[in-house]
Amino acid sequence: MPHFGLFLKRALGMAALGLTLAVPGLAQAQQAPANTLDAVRARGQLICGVNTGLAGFAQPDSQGVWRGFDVDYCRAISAAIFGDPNKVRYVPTTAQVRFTALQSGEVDVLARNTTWTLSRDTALGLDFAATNFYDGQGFMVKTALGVKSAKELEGATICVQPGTTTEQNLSDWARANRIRFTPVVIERLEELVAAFVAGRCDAYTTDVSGLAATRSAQPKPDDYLILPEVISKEPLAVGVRQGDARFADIVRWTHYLLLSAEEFGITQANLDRMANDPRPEVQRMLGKNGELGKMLGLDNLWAVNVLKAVGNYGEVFDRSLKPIGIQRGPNALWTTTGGLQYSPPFR
Ligand SMILES: N[C@@H](CCC(=O)N[C@@H](CS)C(=O)NCC(=O)O)C(=O)O
Repeated sequence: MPHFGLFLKRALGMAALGLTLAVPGLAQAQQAPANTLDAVRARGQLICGVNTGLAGFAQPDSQGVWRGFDVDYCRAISAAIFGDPNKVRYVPTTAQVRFTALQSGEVDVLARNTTWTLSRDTALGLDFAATNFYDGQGFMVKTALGVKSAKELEGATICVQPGTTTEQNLSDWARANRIRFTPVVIERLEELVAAFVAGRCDAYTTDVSGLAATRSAQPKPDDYLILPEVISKEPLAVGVRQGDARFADIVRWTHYLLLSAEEFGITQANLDRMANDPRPEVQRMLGKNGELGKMLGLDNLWAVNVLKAVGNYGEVFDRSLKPIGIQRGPNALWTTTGGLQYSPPFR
């Protein structure tokens, strides 16, 4: 894979400059397994790449237990494979090291607000199993700044994380709108947010969900305003290594299971009762009829295990993202106006 070699060289070059987090194991030229499912089973654990701490998406609670929307995807995949959502090791990754972590085999899967783009899908040797959150890039300012629109950001300093689509979209947007700005580029999210809060930049730009998460984590969220402009499409998708279709299928259909369960009204609470639901698709989904689970290389009751662990997509969303004020919007089911979340049939 010549492209990946180049990428790796670049990433390692940046590491030498002290710009990336260490990727343990990479120095020993860790070999990514060709068959992730077998490797995960043999290890007895799924290694999930998450972000370094983003409210609502992935963050350890006061007991050190990882929680959030992305974390629930790790838990769901673990439940699909092991019948147990807790067989997961969480590896925090910055935006800049996440792809190397996946490619090198340091993590099995990336559930980490990662935008699905053509170059990541090809040159970086990744596959995106499913878009679990449709997002777009926005800007946040301090309310006291008095700015109401991104168009007023001429001459502003803007905080941005490197290794992100955010950085690229920002320069595209500024060029297209003839806005001059000074970027303040900081890799660690914590430091970046601290810089913004301390007034080192006028605006902070990232995915709107990330802005909402950061805003909600401030002592006085009302001191911060998310501007109305959304300047890009950010389909946040669960990433796996290219060339491992079996594992990609498991991740993809775990997401579809969460969607289909919501569509069919199956919840964590009514799951036992739903096992007797007469609708044929529900019977196939829950393993009462047919062998869909086995076709994925899993226990035929994988779906029951997943839904018991995390509930349906709406429940996953409401548990973590509703409390920080994120609306369903395009992440509503396709059966709702404007909803983009759509599962192929369980057949
Ligand atoms: N979706 C964009 C941005 C993803 C991203 O890394 N966003 C930041 C800001 S919300 C983040 O999650 N940082 C968490 C971290 O660095 O741990 C991408 O894939 O490039």
